[in-house]
Amino acid sequence: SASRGEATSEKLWELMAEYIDTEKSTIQKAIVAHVEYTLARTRFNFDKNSCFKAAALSIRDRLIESWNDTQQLFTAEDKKRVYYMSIEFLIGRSMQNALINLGLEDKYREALEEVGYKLEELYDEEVDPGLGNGGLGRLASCFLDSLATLDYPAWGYGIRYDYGIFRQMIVKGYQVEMPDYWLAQMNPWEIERSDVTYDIYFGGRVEKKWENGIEKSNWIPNEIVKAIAYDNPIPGYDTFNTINLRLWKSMPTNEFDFQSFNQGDYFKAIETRQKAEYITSVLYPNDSTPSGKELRLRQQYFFCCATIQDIIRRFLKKPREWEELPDKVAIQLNDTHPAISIPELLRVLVDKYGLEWQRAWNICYKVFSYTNHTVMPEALEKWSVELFERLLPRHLEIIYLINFHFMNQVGQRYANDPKKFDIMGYMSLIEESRPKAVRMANLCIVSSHAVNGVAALHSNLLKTQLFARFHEYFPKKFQNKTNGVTPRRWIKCSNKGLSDIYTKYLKSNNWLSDLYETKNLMSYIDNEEFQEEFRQAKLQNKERLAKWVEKECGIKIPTDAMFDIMVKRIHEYKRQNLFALYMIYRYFNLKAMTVDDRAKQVKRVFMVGGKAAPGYIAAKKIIKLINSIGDVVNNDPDIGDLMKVVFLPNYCVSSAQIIIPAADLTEQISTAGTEASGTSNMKFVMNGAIIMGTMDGANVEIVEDIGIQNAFIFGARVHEVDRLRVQSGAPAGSRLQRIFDAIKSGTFGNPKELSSLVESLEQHDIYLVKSDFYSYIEKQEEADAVYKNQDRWLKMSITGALNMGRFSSDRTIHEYAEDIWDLESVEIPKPSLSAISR
Ligand code: Z2T
Repeated sequence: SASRGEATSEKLWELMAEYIDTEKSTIQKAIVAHVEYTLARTRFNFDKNSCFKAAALSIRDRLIESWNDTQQLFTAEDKKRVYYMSIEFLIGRSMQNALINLGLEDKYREALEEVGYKLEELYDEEVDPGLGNGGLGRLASCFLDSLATLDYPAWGYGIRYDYGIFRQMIVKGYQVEMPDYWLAQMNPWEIERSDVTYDIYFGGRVEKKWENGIEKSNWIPNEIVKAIAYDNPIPGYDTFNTINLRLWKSMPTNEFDFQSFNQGDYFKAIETRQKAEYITSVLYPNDSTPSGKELRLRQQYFFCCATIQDIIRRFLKKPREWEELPDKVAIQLNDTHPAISIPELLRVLVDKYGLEWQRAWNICYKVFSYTNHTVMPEALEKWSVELFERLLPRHLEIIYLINFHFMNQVGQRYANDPKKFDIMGYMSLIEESRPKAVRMANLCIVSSHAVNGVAALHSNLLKTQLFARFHEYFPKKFQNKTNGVTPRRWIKCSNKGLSDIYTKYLKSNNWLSDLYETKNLMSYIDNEEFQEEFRQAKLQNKERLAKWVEKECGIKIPTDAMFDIMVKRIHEYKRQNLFALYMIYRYFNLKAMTVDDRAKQVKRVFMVGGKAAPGYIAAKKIIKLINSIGDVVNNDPDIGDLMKVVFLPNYCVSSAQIIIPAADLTEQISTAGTEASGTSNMKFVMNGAIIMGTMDGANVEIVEDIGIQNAFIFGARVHEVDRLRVQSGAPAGSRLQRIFDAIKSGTFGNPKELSSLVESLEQHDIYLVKSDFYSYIEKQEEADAVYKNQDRWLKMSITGALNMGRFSSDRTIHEYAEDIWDLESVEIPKPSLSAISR
């Protein structure tokens, strides 16, 4: 605007001085205008879906206002920004979250009712963007919500996949994967930035030349693609701060067309273009086992290269010293997926801007920090040196250079150690295997100033086991940042009943930005009115889920039964199979009882939801087993409503918001030491479910805060696991053996398919299913006993919910900002001319 002169600038200010007001009629006019002008539909075919889109666009208009002001303020204040880089953002639906954060949910409800639509119906029109696998991607989205809410100058960076995580269908008990083309309908939230594009190079070779006695490297790539930015506004709660999630889409460039054209190969030119578009086509559906595929490495570099260029461009908007970079930029690497940003930044600094190696390294080191999300060794990313060299020859050289310096230092430090070469081999960024491989975690640890795990137990395992040598070498680098979840989505959006109770008894909404406040309601724990309201809220959530289950699965479930729920990715270490074995155990017990005895039992509905990676055979068999158990149990006239087994298809963020608030009991039963944190455990307890679980991940800290007497904790502790694993070939014990034999003989599903599940447990049982089984069924009996005493159950449930303050992602983000990023928040002033009142 400066270039247009003062007068124009003033006119623009005048025109844009006021925020859109929050009058009902303003909202209605905006919606109708979007129907007519943006969607080009008339008021006469104002159907539900058009209404959703128009309402969404009208909300986006508001977000753009605060988004623009926020970005302008960040630039003006020139404070340090944090860039959260993640190859996954499991955003879920946006409409309700945006309305709640803007404080406009009731206003929109009223406005829409008059034009013939229920707000809740419109929510269901929205697609659920699934640009992530599970915990890691959802964590990234919770973090953005908290970053915005706490007024931190932050950006999220990721990939705009055309296909998100597959849609799971259950056909005859088997998982069938369907492509999730979530962009088939317009995405009303994103803003395409056709002006924000970068060239991304691949392949080719590195040229060396000498300049003033220094060797210079020049990467001559042989492939170019374009990255184009799509911006997604992320509003904070109760603030005008609206931050940006920038997702990159790949596109072809024109440069190579001329080459191919000159060679007269038209179809070759088209093929090259399609290959470029293909990079951001599909999210890899493996959570935690890397696929090692070339396309995945392309995705990673594509996204890192575009992001680093964008960050550097923003940094260079003012004239700067490079040494200022760590004062203006913090980059958080969400696992090793964005690790190529490290050699990429070094390459830019050294090759493009001519910095000397040591200078570039010192800068880089202060900028990056790395979060680890798993201790499972098979989940650590490695890339074959051969592939790396073919795709990113200069980056491989840089990695070798980092390693050369690092190995020198390690060699000196352990000069007199007889194990010196073992230690070096262990810490090297290069695994001297066949084929040789680049160890991405080692690259991150060596090049970052901070490394963190995601729960206390996990962070300790990183220090003492997985990265013990690194911890010895860099003792101060290792930290813990226990995960959290956003109470805006996971309480306010998903549990109206409970939210109303909190607001009523606390006489304000403040608990939504300070979850510790709910603890003050412990004084009502014996108040009957309070208890009754809590009980009613849970019952209504159970009724909502029962309806959903009937619609999605065709199974009627009794709402006076205990809802016992396990939803998460299907994995052997998470032990959905242990849960399944318990279902069978319970079924056999019920069958063996007299009719009178049966009538005295606690009714239970067992629910399991989650996706298996398409190539993970054992996980798929577990899904089949659970469905087969359901077929038998649900159709047994002896059992009736006493027990139901339901597999909840296509578990995703939007179904989680219905499922989690309805749970009485939640299964958090991973083998101790395997689940880094878990985040559904937090969501469940916040919503009044009681944990049936092991001392693993964040369960440990949850029971620390809510009291171990308010959870059902069983099984081996982490210090016992190694010893028990050695003995895991031991026999199962008669009660468990009977269950094994039933599966092997075909009582539940085809034994040809399912007995391998049992046989592997009989042979090695690396996840201690056998060894934890009896302690598990004991705790399950205890849960029944407590459930029979509804008063006691309710108090446990309430106590859990009220003591979850620490597990708000606001707390987590605050800790990252203080301990790792050195980040200050930016106060967003209310626009002075605004008629808005929030
Ligand atoms: C993932 O969701 C998690 C770890 C991974 O390791 C990969 C993926 Cl996609 C590479 C999960 C952990 O399993 C879970 O315990 C944790 O709560 C979550 O990340 C967020 O930290």
